Amino acid sequence: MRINTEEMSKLLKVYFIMGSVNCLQKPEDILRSAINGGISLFQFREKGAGCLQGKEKESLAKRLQVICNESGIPFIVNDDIELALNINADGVHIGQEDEPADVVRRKIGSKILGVSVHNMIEAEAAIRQGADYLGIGPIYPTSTKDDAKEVQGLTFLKELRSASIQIPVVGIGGINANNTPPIMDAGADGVSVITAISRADSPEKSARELKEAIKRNVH
Ligand code: IFP
Ligand code: MG
Repeated sequence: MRINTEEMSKLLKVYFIMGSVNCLQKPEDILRSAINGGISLFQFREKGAGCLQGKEKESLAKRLQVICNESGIPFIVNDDIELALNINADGVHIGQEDEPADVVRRKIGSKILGVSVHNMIEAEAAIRQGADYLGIGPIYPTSTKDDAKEVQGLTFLKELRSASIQIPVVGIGGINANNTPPIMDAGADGVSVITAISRADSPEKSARELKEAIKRNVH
């Protein structure tokens, strides 16, 4: 059975994304801390200069998946559908450069499917093709993605909600506990972060602060 809107919305509250490249400490330790701090969903995004490949990538994915499973946090894989299927992940996140959402939906069955979108055309296509949630960004300037698009996420998010599109949505890009209110006010179900948690002195404290900030802003 596909996940329902209400359950998906809850999972998106504090959505932590991480790969080995984003880590100053051991990835397993960061993930455990983030879970202790209260993240609601995790995405394994092994990307960028020096990222792991092949067996090493799969091995790290499995170790992080075990940690998620122990805590009941669903484990999402970025881009790599084959890896997601091989390890039986809970879902995948794809961008516009990846295979079309309907093709991915057929491959993954009822697993969670997230799609990054930047305009109404892409959003409507993703929904029609079976997305469970949309990722919208960058909300604020970010240094994580070297190919990040112009900062237009908040404007687009408002446009989407003005058009009465109700699919669960998460904001991404340059987000921390202090700048979440405008994102939630614009109609997001939650926020997604990499750096704010992975490079924090205390990933646990950072995750907890994000959770508290979102709690104050749920409508
Ligand atoms: N958005 C998201 C998410 N994940 C990504 N990997 C991305 C954009 C490029 F937060 F999941 F929606
Ligand atoms: Mg991608």
